[in-house]
Amino acid sequence: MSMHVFDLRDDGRTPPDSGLLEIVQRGLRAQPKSLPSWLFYDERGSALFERICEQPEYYLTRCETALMREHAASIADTLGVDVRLVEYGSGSATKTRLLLEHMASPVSYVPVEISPQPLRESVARFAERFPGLPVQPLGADFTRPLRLPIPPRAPRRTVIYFPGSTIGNFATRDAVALLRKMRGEMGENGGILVGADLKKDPALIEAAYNDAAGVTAQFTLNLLARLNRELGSDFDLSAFRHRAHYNALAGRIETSLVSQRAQQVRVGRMLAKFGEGEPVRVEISCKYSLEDFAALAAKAGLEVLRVWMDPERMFSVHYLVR
Ligand code: AVJ
Repeated sequence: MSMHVFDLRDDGRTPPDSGLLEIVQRGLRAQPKSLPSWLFYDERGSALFERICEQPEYYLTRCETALMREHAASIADTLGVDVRLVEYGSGSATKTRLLLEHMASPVSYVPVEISPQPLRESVARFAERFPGLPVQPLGADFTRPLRLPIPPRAPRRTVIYFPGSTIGNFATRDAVALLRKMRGEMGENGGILVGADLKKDPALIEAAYNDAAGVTAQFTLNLLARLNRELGSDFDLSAFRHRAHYNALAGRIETSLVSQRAQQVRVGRMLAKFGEGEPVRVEISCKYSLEDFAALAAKAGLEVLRVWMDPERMFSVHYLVR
């Protein structure tokens, strides 16, 4: 099982295993400094992310939803009948709802989510919308090995749904490890339905992470507000700036908090020193061509059975099988 164990220090989204303080101190001691992107999603961060999705520049959610509206029937048809649908992250109700509406006799819906509140909300939403559908919530960190609940009847297959281009937050090695873990969980006959943002004009990509209203900047800076609140650190939010740059060679957005001056910040017993202009990496968002994604899947022992795209070919949804 050791290949399934994650040790994500830089760009990972693995929630605390050791304490928050240790994770943050380790990230600030590293060279270059980095903090894991799952730290964004406290209550305010989750609300800010919802607002990002409404910004005109942030095409990802809009395009993925358009894709699902256009292709949900075809996707559901590809997944087949008597499917157990496991969703990583309790995601937006919209996309999953579009999918479930077209699925023939789903066996159960299993939302996997580490935060109790969003998990409760998704259970309530789906129970109301699909009264006949067994919902089996799993409060867990999806980057760790999961013990899926026993289904109410035998499914034909288990499909793991991982929408939103969240896979883009993982560097290649970690993305491969996560896909391999999913491959094990879906079983012999299962599949993975995964959303991935596509490579395109870098100006469009960069704009999506630098919206004019500044919501993404607030989202990024909120991470420091969270640390101040939860760790009693003394980050001066006006002394750091959001920076999101598209690294074309790596094919990814790299988001940092950049120290605006030389400064020292107290984090527990640690005194973290920042140089003027020094970045703290807080997120990567990888972009793929169809070939890139097929190669990634292949590294995890998976094959792309089908791909769907929105009409503008901005976003892709891949169905992966063994
Ligand atoms: C939710 C991980 C897909 O990387 O595009 C949005 C998060 N960060 N704006 C992304 C995010 C900045 C988002 N994902």
